[in-house]
Amino acid sequence: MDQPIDHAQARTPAKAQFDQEGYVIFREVIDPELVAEASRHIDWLQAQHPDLRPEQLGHTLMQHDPFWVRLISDERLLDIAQQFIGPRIALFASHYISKPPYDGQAVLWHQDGSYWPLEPMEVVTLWLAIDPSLPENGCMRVIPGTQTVALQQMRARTDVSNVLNSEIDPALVDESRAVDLVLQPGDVSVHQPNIIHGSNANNSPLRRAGLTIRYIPTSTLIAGGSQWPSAFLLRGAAVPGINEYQRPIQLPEMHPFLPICNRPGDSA
Ligand SMILES: O=C(O)CCC(=O)C(=O)O
Repeated sequence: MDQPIDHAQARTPAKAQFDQEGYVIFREVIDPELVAEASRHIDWLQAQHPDLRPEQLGHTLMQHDPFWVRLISDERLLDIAQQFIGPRIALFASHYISKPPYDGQAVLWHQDGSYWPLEPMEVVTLWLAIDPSLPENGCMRVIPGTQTVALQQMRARTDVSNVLNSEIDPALVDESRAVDLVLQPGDVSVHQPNIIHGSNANNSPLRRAGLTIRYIPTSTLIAGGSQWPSAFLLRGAAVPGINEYQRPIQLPEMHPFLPICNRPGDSA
């Protein structure tokens, strides 16, 4: 009889690279139509929240946003996440980081896990490119192999404009080893919570937008997060007593951010 597959343990080539280097790239994951909708979603969110910088469209906004929940629930993304964390998958957080032309903030070198109340620190990030993500517009950069560095306390840093207002001790960063994650819209990079990574400011004429999606296995506890706003059970079973999940949002027939003239049934 066939044995059930333990997806967390199955070593696909992508998992092998991830284990070795702390990151891996998947090409052409999401179709151009859905990516274009996500791009309009960013414009819509920015119009709804003019008080927020476009790098700060974070998970507290998604709870009542059916398009956002639909996007992070996409089976193509969950199939990728499953290779790294197994078949019982929940969302922990998600965040659009949209760096506007000429004025996009840097993300200083950091380790994600240092910011997160997760026990254990079993979590994977998928970063979905909405725009071309290039060295000139501030693509993400990683230092391969640093996923073996223990989580450090991040240091406050506000003398330069930056998304997290903090960074890792610069003595731990060998920037000469950094790799640019050059992505086209619809590509996805995947990274581990300990890897040292960041991105430069965007001084180019091109917007650089991406969606971070943090998936956890349902065995990971969001500590103190009994009502964590972006905890959604997405695939497989919850583990009793670990997290309370938000109720699923029904996707209405049309996404709320579409302009009236683009809605189905409306005449041009
Ligand atoms: O989008 C960026 O520039 C940085 C993203 C990042 O640090 C992350 O996804 O953990």
